[in-house]
Amino acid sequence: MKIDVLTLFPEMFSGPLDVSIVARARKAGLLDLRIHNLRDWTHDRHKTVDDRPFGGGPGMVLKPEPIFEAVEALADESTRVVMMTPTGRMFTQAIARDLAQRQHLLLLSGSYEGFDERIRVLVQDELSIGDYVLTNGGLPAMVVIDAVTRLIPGVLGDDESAADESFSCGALEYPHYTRPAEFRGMKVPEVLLSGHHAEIEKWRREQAALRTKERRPDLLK
Ligand code: JEW
Repeated sequence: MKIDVLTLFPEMFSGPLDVSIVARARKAGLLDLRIHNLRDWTHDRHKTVDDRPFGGGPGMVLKPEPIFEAVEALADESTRVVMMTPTGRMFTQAIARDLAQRQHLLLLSGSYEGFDERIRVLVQDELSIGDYVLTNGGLPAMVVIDAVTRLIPGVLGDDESAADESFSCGALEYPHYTRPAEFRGMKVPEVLLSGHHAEIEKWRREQAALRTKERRPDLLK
């Protein structure tokens, strides 16, 4: 899969995407990730990307011209153009699964007060990562890249994929323990030490259901 990102802060994108599973996917050639500076599509001396809002008010708005030029340069008919915006639909695992089917994504990671409304004709999808206020669309774009990358076929090893199967199906995870069997007076539940695989399976299912009911009843509906 190829993912292009259009941003005013390309520096933000080094670090999170250079470690762990995303780094591995890139090295394996399963993800071709390219970060582009929106200022590269300006033509004036000051590389102006924003301007004051018509009608007045605080903040600046991203001008349409550089975004149109960039999208026209980076996207074709097969590209899914996705805009990060606090007014988008909520990004979910189902949307991540859908995006992971695509050959090419172009993520518009905004800044300031957002985009000139007219750029919406360029995009197929508008996504928000949740109900909290952020400073810009950089982290939301990275969240989408992270969630989508691990769903690209071949990115997760068999073990990682198998683990994923049992958890991304609507319930929270069961509790995990590792050695030592007793730590500072806290004991690992006896059943996990028993070697009874059927009993362990049953306990984990119960624990997962209990936790989901207590902490995320919304997931059970
Ligand atoms: C997101 C793109 C671009 C936030 C979440 N938050 C916020 C906000 C911003 C500007 C004006 C009004 C509200 C900051 N911002 C973004 C925030 C995406 C931009 C500027 C965003 N998902 N996506 N929760």
